[in-house]
Amino acid sequence: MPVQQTLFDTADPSTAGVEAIELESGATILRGFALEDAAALLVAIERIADAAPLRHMTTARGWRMSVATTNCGDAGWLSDRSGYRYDAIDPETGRQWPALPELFADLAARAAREAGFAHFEPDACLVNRYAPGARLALHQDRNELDFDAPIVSVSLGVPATFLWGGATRADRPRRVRVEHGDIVVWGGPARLNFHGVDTLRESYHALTGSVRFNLTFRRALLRR
Ligand code: MD6
Ligand code: FE
Repeated sequence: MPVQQTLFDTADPSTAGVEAIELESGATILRGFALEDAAALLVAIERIADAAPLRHMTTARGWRMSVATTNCGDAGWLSDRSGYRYDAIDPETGRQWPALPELFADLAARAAREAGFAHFEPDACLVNRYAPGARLALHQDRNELDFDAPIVSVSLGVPATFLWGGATRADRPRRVRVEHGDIVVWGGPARLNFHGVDTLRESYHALTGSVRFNLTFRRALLRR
């Protein structure tokens, strides 16, 4: 059973009363943790997408992904016919990915700390846009070189069902509703758990209309 607790960190008023739900050892949902930053995050996403357009990547098997993706940071996640990898250059523009905004890195580090992972310094942020009907199949995040660092996943806009699986593909995933401002953090013993996003339903959010954005922060490259 999930452990539900409300953290009262009186030393830090910005996280006082954050509802933290432990999915399992190493995996936590921080309800509403990004709410105060959400509007600024969406403005930053717009600027990132102006410089590095959201695009539907192709899977190794040649399928067009329903999710539209771009990146910011030193390394960007890519999928094409040759597989998954990180690259410093956006193949669409031939330029480096836009820099990781300070607000992004700061929020990701604060969320990671709240979930028990101190000193998280992300170097990669995947930006996903889900329109109604888009989904992300169950998978593991294993293209990163640093598995000691957690994954921090920020939900913005319309709600979605996050699929939280286990260590093997055969483990039946739990269905977890994620809403605007929620952050899921997983690392340590849960770092390689399978996860995905169920087909997005039609709904409306005042800041994003019918779409959901997700920011996924990682440490893709090894610390220098
Ligand atoms: C999400 N994305 O979009 C979660 N992982 O809510 C992922 O888990 C993900 O989009 C690896 C590579 C691309 C992704
Ligand atoms: Fe993933």
